[in-house]
Amino acid sequence: MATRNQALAQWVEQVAQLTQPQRIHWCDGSDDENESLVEAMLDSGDLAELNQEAYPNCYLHLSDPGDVARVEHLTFVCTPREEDAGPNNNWMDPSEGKAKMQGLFAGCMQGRTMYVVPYCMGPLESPLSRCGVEITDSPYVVANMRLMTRMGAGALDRIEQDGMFVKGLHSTGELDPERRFIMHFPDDLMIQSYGSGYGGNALLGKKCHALRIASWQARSEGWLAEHMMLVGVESPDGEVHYVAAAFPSACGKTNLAMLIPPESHKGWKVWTIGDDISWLHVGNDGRLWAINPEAGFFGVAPGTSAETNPNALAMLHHDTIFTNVATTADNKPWWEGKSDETPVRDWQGREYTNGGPAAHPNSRFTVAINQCPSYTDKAEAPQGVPISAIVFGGRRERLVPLVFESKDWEHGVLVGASMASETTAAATGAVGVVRRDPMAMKPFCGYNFGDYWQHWLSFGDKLTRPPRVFHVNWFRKDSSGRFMWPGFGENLRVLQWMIRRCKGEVEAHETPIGLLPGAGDLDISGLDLEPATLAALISVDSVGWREEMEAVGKYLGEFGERTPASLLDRHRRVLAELAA
Ligand code: SAT
Ligand code: MN
Repeated sequence: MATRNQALAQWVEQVAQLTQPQRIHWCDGSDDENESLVEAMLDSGDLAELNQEAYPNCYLHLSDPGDVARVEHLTFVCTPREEDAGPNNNWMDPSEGKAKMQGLFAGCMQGRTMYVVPYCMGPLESPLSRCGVEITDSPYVVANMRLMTRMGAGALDRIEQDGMFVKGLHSTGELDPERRFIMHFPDDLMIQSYGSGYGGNALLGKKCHALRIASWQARSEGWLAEHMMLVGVESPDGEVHYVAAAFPSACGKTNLAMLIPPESHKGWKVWTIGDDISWLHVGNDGRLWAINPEAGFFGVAPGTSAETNPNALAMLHHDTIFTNVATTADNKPWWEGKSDETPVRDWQGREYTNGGPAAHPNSRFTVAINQCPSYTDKAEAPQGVPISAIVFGGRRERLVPLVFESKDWEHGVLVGASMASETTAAATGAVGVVRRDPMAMKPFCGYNFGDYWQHWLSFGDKLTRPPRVFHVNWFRKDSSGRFMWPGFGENLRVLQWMIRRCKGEVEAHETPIGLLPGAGDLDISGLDLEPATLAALISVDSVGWREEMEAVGKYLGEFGERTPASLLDRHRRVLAELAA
């Protein structure tokens, strides 16, 4: 027995009996352990070496071509009652789900090593952190979990102290999409994933634990587990305001988290705490405090360049795992938008012949957060950081203004619940279709959205100093299909307006959908932006918004009795104001 925790020892024993591995390895997270895992993966072909002079300790992993994104249609939440999972989740009866998974896992690790991976989501010393153990037969998963979480001996110590952990069982299986399931059993704090080796399907600490299971735990314990990046924005006077922002997968959270201010904004600085997930708690001071439960990034590679995200590019030159990118003649990683070098091999390892993308559109880098030049050790603060602003956003070609502010907490919850975005390559399925994605949690909320909105509303009373809630859209296009807002580093100008709002330094004008800046309120110095374009970006099309809010009303109605009455009231009020 490799642990003093009885429940853990017994579970590992049970899983070994079911899956019948050749050997069991308890991961300690050490460098030695990682080195021997990497060596074994180089031998087996799970990893390939990249140019070690230019990219020391960087490796390439190529997935099975049929296993390159999250599979939402194969992801289930297994609560005893279907209504508790809600229309936002696929549901299966827990006993049926367990029986199905039992069948898949039986004997699946024969001849393989079973890794026991203890991990901690959040700083080891933080009372807000939660631990888990992932059992997996994939050394690639282990190497990623080591970068993405506090993995190994420290986490096991904490599990032995707390006595509590989330159980995650994963096997790569045969990579047969017909035998692939990602199942969540919230009542048992348990996740079971079979048949995929990719990202959020297999790295169970991320979406499965830190969002689906954690959101469910957070509801009963009075906190929030959210799909939000987390940054500190420092203004020239040295004051730092912390901002948490929710966008769907592959909509630029990582770029925003590592933003470098434009030339015109000397003295501003963005500090990176997280790029994907925030856990939020009410502090004794009545403010909302946040930690990033993760310790690394699993970022989208395509589009990452010296122009769009120089910080990301700088951190990817050592100790990084690249998944499904292309390579150049001198064996450097390459993806669309990276540089003018040419790829010679595509994401399937084939000779590249200029047909279609060389890197997969959902190709990724995995890297430890402290390699980011804008990293701040506030990411290790046990109590987290106090939040001044929450930002919701989506990818919308039309209608939705560059920025607006909600009128109060309740209205902010409606703004979050009303979110929609065009789909991206982060999940399998059609790309570019507008879908409702409340709080960017559609694929990740572990329970009924109606109950989730009620939980969000309940913070209105608990927060005596609530953050302001904003909505942004960097993705507006004009009639000829060109982006109207330059985005990337220039987004600081929008953050600047938010912070000035937080400090009470700037007015906003009220509209039915929220509070908007006037043309003179955004600092656009040094920016080549036509006045008419700016005016269009910050105007409200009442007719279009009535249609939008009618669609929102229909969507809220899908949750029936679970939709909070106060949210429906608030929605009716906005609609009435738009009609007036
Ligand atoms: O594959 S992941 O879920 O880890 C990435 C994402 O969808 O954001
Ligand atoms: Mn994400």
